Amino acid sequence: MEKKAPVKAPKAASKIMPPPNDLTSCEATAQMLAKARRDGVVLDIDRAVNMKACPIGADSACCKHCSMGPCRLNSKDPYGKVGVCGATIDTIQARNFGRMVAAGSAAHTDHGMAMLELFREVVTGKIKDYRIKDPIKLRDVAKSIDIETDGKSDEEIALELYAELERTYTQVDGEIPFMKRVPEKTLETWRKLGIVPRGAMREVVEMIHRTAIGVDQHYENITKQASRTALSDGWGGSMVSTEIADILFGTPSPVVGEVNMGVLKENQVNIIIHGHEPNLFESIITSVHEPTLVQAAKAAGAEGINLIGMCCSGLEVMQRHGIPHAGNFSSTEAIMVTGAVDAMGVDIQCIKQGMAKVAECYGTYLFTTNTRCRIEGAEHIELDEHDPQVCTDEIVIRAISRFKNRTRPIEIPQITNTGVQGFSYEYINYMLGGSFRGSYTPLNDNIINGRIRGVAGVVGCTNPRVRQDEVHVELVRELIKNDVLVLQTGCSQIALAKAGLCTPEAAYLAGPGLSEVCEAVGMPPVLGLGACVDNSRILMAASEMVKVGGLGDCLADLPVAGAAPEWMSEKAIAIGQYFVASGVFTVFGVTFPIVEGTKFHKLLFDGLEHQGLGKWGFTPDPHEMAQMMIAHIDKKRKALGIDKARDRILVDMADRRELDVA
Ligand code: SF4
Ligand code: MSK
Repeated sequence: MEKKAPVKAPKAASKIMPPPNDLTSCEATAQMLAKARRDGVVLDIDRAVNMKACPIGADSACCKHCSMGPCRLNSKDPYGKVGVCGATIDTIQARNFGRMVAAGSAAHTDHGMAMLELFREVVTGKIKDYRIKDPIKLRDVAKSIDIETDGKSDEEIALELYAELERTYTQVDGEIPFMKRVPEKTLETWRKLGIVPRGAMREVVEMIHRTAIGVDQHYENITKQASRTALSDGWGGSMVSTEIADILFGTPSPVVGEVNMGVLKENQVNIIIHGHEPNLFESIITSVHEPTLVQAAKAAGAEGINLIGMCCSGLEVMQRHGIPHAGNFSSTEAIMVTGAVDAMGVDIQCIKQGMAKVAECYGTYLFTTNTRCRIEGAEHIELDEHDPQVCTDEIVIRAISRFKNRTRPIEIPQITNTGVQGFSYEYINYMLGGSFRGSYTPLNDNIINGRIRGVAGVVGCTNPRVRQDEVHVELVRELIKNDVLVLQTGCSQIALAKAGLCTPEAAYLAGPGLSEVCEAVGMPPVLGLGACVDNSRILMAASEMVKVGGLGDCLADLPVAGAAPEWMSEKAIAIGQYFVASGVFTVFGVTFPIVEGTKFHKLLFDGLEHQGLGKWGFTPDPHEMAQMMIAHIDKKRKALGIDKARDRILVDMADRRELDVA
């Protein structure tokens, strides 16, 4: 049933709005923003213009942890006053930061627990619609945590793996299973500092407790727990989520994927899936191929059913199936302005409440599907993994009915970009070393000989407080120009794909060393590793670089750096802190919730590095960000004694024998 009359969203404030192209560098999003304004509809990008950020909150100089407050400190004179309870600026900032880490870690942890529950139901035969797609990965993951696999069936291994990985969440004492993957010297540092994580549920609860009124009031001690909580996410909650998703749905390998709003098809029923858990998307793939539904779409006058992804759900399936991707976080409202989206199904995380109003304005059916995420104004069709087609078939049926009764004018920006996606940690191993000697050795060799200067992880969200995609793209262009290989996840990956940097041909934009390596291997200078929860793949790649040798003994020794140039989510803060605690210099853009010059600021931006960990950096400027990251990479190269470019060392037969044979 189609809606009767167009609904108008609240009008923008009467101020003159900046031109769309000033707010987004995504041309398709700019076109839709302009159309939304003509239609009298306000999108998130314009709401950000109208909503001035609270400067005290932006500096994290306020506290509302009890009703003696809220207390506001002065960020210009941070030590000039304290809260009613006596909390100092350092305590207040550290507590706020710790709670952001706890919230972000809880998000990844809850996502990972859902994946593990799904895995349990599959391996115990209670769920029949999914199965183990990658038994090789099942065995590899089991072996990595010392589960004996010889002579056992996949089912036996899976049950043991489930029991062991459950500890990642519930363990109240001792080290979680994936600590076995951490380079020994890094683990030693964590043990010395008392930050080896227990189960994520334990760490998140303690983080919240410690930051309540009258508990932990020493910023250094609070930061320790923030590190421990974040590590329980990166090496726990998130890592389990990635590994289980690969085992159940397949480990990604490179596919050519189309991105941008041009993937919408006017003559087809367009269905978008947006969120984070892969199961909704995997199930709707089956529904859109269901012959009766395909027939129903044709009977409604459509040429077919066009299934598309957005945000991280989209990345999960683009890298596993090559399904087209329409855009990142800052385009999820704009895409509905096309009038061509017949239905959008969402599950969890990064789903803006404002989407419900935009969907109403353009007659798109917006469906929530997960019990943990409902939105006022959106219809809820719950996905039950024991019978997922009930939900996903219904979404398709409703999308077909909307197609049949389309009344809104259709305007699809005709922009499509292609790129290669799906570089899992395992595929990089294979790509660099070949099928018979998969190894990170060639990567290390090329870093040592100076062809590749270092590796950067550029990840994370887009944020309407900055021009969409621009900081990501400018930063990455500068990094690759300086021979830094870039690994990507999350919405950043889509920004770069739209900019055409995820193709092997983009090697011409890289410096001479990196471009030579890319051409030899046939890979892009920018490798997309998946959704934001898949940053664990970057941790695994870095651990492998340490294991292979020649680049130091611990993660903090590596010539690597990380960045989230347009971050917005608490998940990004958790990710940043687990990279910092793992030993990586990590630079954030947009804003950083801290008052510069405080003791807490000095600890995050300098002190942690002296403890043997990484450190934080901040700048909103992409070029300065690149220079900061490159300077750090060069500092590490110098410490390793590889600051002078070396001649290529050809691998001889004796060396070859020493290499791992797959
Ligand atoms: Fe104010 Fe202290 Fe209460 Fe925070 S915990 S609101 S600083 S009195
Ligand atoms: S969706 S957390 S906006 S990457 Fe993972 Fe994108 Fe950031 Fe959400």
